[in-house]
Amino acid sequence: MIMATFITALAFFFVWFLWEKQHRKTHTMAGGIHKNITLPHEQEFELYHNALSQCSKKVRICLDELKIPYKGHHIHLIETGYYETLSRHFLKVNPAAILPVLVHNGHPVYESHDILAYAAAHSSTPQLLVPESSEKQKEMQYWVDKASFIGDDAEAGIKVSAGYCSGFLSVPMFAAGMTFIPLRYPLIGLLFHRLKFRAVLFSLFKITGLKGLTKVTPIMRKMAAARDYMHKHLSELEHQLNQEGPWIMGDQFTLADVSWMGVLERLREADWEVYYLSEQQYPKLEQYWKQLKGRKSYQTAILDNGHHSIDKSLQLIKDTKERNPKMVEIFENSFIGQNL
Ligand SMILES: N[C@@H](CCC(=O)N[C@@H](CS)C(=O)NCC(=O)O)C(=O)O
Repeated sequence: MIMATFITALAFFFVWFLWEKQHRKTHTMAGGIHKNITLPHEQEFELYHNALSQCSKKVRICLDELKIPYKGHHIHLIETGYYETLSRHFLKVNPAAILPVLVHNGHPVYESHDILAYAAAHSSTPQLLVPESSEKQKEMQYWVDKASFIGDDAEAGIKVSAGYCSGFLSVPMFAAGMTFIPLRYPLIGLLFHRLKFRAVLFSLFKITGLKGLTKVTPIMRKMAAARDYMHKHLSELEHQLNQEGPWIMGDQFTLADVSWMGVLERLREADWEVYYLSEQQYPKLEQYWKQLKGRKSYQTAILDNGHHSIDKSLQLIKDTKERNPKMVEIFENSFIGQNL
C-alpha cells in the first residue's frame, strides 16, 4: 500500500514536472532592443526589476538621473522571496529568466549595460550622462564595462571587472538571506533554472546558512579570489579619481558613475563597506562613495526601493561576525596570495 502510494505520487510529480518544463522554456537572450517582441504595456517606459538586484539598481539610478518616468514591475528573485523570474508570466517578458528588463513602447531591452546606453540615447537629455566627445565616450565605456556583469558567468570575468567580483562578494549576503526563505523555494531552481550553478549555490546556502559557509572551501576560495581582484579594480578607480575627480570622468557625472554606484552599494549591503571603503585604504574612493550617497538618485533608486530582506541579511551578517570573529578572519584573510 505504501509502495503504491509512493509510486503514484512519483508519477504525479513526474507528469507535473514535464508539463511545467514544457511551459517554462528558458534560453539566453542577446542584449539590446528586441523589436520583434511586443509586450503588453501602459507607459512608454516600463521596468521589470528587483529591489536587491545590482543590475536592476543600476538601471533605476540611470532612469532617475535621466529623469525618465517609468512604470515599475517588481519581480522577486530567490533572494527576496521566490523564483518569480521562473514564472510563466515573467518568462514571456524575458525567457533568459533574469532581471532587469526595460520595456520601451512594448519592446524589451535586455542586459543592464545595454539598457544604460539605450536609455541615455532615448532620453530627451542624453548629454546629462554621456560626454560629448567620442574619445571621452570611449573612456566612459571602459569604466562602465569595468563595473558590468556581461553575460551570465560570474567566474569568467573577475580579473577584468568589479561587476563580476561583487557577485562572489555577495555570497555572505546570499547565505544570510536564505535563512529566511523556505527550503522548497530554492529547490524550484534546481528543477527549472537555466543556470544550474546558481540554483545549486542557493540550495547549498539554504543548507549551510552563513555559519556553515566558511567550511565550503571551494566557495570560500572563489570569494577570496573576488575579494583580492576587487582590490585591483578599486586601486585603479582610486587612481582615476585622483587624476580626474570628483566623478570618474572629471566634472561630469556619467553612466560610469551610475554603474559604480551599483557596485559600491552591493559592497555596503554585503558588509564589505568598512573593509573596502574606508579612508585609510582608498581616500579618494571613500570621498567618492560619500558623494554618490549624497545624490538624489541614491535616495530614490536605492533607499526608496529597499526590501526588508536586504536589511535583515546585513544585520544577520554583522551579528554573526560579532559572535564569531574567526569568520571575519576567514572572509578577510583566507587564501591570501593564492589568487592573483
Ligand atoms: N548580464 C546581465 C546579468 C543579469 C543577472 O544576472 N541578473 C540577476 C540579478 S542581478 C538575476 O536576474 N538573477 C536571477 C537568477 O539568477 O535566478 C545584466 O547585466 O543584466
